[in-house]
Amino acid sequence: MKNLLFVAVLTITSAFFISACTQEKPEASYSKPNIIYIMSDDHAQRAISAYSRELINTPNIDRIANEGMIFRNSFVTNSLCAPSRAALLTGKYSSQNGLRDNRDEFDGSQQTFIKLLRNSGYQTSIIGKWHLKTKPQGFDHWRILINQGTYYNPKFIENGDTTRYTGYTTDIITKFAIEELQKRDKAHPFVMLVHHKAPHRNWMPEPDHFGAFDSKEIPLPETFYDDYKTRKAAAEADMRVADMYISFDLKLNEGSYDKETGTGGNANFAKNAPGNWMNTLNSLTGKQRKAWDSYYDKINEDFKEHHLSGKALLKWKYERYMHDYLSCILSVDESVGEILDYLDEHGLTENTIVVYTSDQGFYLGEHGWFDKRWMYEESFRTPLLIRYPKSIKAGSVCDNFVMNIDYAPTFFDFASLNIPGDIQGESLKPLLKGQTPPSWRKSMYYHYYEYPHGWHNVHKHYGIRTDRYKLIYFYDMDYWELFDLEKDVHEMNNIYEEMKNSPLVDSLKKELTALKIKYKDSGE
Ligand code: SGN
Ligand code: CA
Repeated sequence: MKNLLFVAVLTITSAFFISACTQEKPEASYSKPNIIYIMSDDHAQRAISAYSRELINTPNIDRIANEGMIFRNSFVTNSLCAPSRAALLTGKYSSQNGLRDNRDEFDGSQQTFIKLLRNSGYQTSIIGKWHLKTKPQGFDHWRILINQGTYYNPKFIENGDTTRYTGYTTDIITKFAIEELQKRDKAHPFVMLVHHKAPHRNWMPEPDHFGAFDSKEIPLPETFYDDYKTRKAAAEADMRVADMYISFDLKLNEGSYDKETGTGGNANFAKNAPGNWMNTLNSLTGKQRKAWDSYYDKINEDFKEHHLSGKALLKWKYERYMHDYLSCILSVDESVGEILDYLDEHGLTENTIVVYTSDQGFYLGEHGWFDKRWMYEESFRTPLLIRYPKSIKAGSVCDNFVMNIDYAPTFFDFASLNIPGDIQGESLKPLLKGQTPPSWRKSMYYHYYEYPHGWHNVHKHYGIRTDRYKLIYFYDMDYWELFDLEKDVHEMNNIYEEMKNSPLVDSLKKELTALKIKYKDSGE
């Protein structure tokens, strides 16, 4: 009996010590919530299992939804990288924060939520992709990739100094994020931005995930063979999976393809190696290169053997694209898991707002495309999942229209700071608590600018979306599109011509004008 009691005491005591080591006491010395904002690059909603089960399983990202809220109608203001980042920091449309396309430099002297949170006592940091050209301002600690960054062995600029690290970039960003959490001053709240490079083009997965989707049949989206009839601007775009770079995007080596394989007259190795692709590949360590070759050599051999052409070749290209794209996401999902585990183990879960989003959506073959930019649904939408156990009921779903300019005011609201009058977004706090203010937005304004310079040949456009209709104006073409999203979910049928004199178009145009005035956008 005595022995039994001793064993019982020992078990209870060791259980206590184990949990004391892995589960720190909640940090109660401050009342404001911590914020971890995780943003990946080009992550389509459809490639998160909390949104759709058809492509991939992302258990860790899904945890944020299961323990918090998923936003099923989350959108961006301008579907491109740098503009989205500027909208996040400022809570304002491009016309107001001055960053309209990827060529622009961010004016870092302007008001950002980071600066205001820092002034109120927050520790502020950013790790990963920045892409805003000018030096980050308002961050106590910043460790950023140069421009787009690379998938392997990336260079980081750390508060001014450049260092190169060996390894896979998603993992390195995660490691740096955890290190930053470890270094935190426990007497004050923190806000940390974790910005992944993945899954941005040219989709280089980490060796652990090579081939993870190879046995998965990925059906072509319904609109893959879109002929762009009724949509003049879409027909001009240059972002078809069919035209992907055979080496850079699809990872074929010189010698694995020729003009006769039907890969197009563009099958020139030099042309197929844009930017730093060859540099990145040549930078792989012996071990990384061995793993790389042992996976991709096989793909090259199979390709040589099969002499694909026509639709079979197109399907091969699509699956090749998707296999690499989805594999890159597996690493991002693991990263989210590591961060959530850290919060659990250190008693930070209750008092930390965790956001998962992307800088915009992405085409996974819809309309025959990759890339983003359009006000069409796949790129206008972005994933958004938020967990904050203190305020959000686990497993909640929000269907209201939310936008990336709403994040900054939401953070102000949770940090009990006044929302500055020039902020153009709305705080999501009531929605997160399950309440919809009666005045919540019923329509959304969008404006994309990167034309004619830049990539993919997408004309400038602005427009309005209501729950049923979308009206888009390609203003340098003086060309309108109207979609009835209830009857035409895939936006294949532009009905503007037949409807242009209708009361519907009249009222949508009025509302569009009102939104331009509200957001101080001249429409240029
Ligand atoms: C790169 C890509 C483009 C992509 C832009 C913008 N080309 O230039 O395909 O549209 O980035 O992406 S690549 O050859 O470098 O991959 S964004 O997410 O940064 O806006
Ligand atoms: Ca992007």
